[in-house]
Amino acid sequence: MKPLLLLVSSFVLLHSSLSAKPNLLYILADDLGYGDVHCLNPQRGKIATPHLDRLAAQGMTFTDAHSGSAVCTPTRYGLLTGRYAWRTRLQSGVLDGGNDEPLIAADRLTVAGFLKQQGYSTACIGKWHLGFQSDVDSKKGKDRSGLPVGARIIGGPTTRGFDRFFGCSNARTMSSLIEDDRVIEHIETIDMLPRLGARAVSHLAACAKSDARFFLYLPLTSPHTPIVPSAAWKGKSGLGDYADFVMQTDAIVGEVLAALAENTLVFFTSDNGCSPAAKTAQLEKSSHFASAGFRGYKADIWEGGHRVPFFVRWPGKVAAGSKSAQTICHTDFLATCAAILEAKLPDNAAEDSVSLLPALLGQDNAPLHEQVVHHSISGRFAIRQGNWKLALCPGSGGWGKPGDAEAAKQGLPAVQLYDLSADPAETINLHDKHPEVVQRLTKLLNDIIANGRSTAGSPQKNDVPVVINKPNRKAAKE
Ligand SMILES: [Ca+2]
Repeated sequence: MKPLLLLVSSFVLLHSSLSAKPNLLYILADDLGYGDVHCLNPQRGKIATPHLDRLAAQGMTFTDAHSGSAVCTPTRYGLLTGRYAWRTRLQSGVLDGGNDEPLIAADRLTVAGFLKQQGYSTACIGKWHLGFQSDVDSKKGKDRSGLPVGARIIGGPTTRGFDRFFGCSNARTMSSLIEDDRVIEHIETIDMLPRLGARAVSHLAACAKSDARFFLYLPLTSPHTPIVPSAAWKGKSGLGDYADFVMQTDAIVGEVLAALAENTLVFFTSDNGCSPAAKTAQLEKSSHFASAGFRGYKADIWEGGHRVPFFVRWPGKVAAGSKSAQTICHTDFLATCAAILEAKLPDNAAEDSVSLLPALLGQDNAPLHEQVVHHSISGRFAIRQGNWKLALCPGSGGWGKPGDAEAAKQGLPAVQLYDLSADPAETINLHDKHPEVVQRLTKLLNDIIANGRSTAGSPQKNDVPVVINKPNRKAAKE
């Protein structure tokens, strides 16, 4: 072949593979329960979520999807790195949000960094909550009122693979609005969600004018506390502020989806279950069950802590109205992106990430995961394999009743084994009927902790020693 022809044909090849790359939008709600999305909970859900229902109808619903943790920070770590956060220094709880050492190591590959290598423009709009420091006095940084305007943040999203950042750290410091690495404004918390939505829409409009593929990570601040629906949404649900805020969140998702370019692969999920701060007991009295039929809420090791809504829309690739019962985890995002782009990830990245692509294309005929690990706010573990779920604590591992200390006092067994196919509400502890399953799953968990990874590849190191059996303490507040 003549050099010119070779050049032309490789250009065509390159161009065709580039044009097949989808844009990527990943929307992460904060504390939205599985049962808060109407199409997932038609009998016991009383909140109208028309935009999420439509998104589900246009794509695939994963009915057994899990956040890597039952609380914010560790879930976000797992989502962006493809590695369970319990392999890091954060063995329980969340970061404070004011002035913390970043949880993601500077040299760790994030999904944003990976996509940037692949030629994507990358942006994070929303709540970071993975730690950053600032150039102001650390005492001031811990102030609940947030950081002063003009403060520079250090080790934030723009140092972890994102070209652009617009948003905040977490609920405590939500009044400090940050753009890239500067605090630009102090705002009322009620304005944060609308500001994020508007920025996402204008960002997508700018992306549409550019030739580059884009990745937008959109971790919304709602319906987490402060539960502050805008005036236009207040009273809409008839069920109180939380349900109004869920409706507003749904509407913002609708606005963002309406602004999207074609050939965009959309993910929507939540970072953990609905919080008791939503006044879940009161909602239950109004016949709304935010965890659907699952046990517990945010912070717990039970399903209500981490079983989350999970929708994927990809026109022309993912069948509309399809469902998958695969047990999956948020950590799967990085390996999924690599599979879509036909790129290989290094051995020291995405250690707990499994590609969802076979399920998305309807080509899966076996479980994608050998196992999935769950983690509660108190750092209690559960491991899931097929129908079996083994939790290594006597109680909720979180805020649900009974907590671990209380459960131990009541003489409840130190471990809980449930058959989720027969007992999705986790009511019958089968640990004494199936000691062989308890033994097998305990060994499996020990092995994947010791290996530093739960996927194929060379063993890696955890950042700190990981203690599986923790004392039965009362769970901390967030
Ligand atoms: Ca959360």
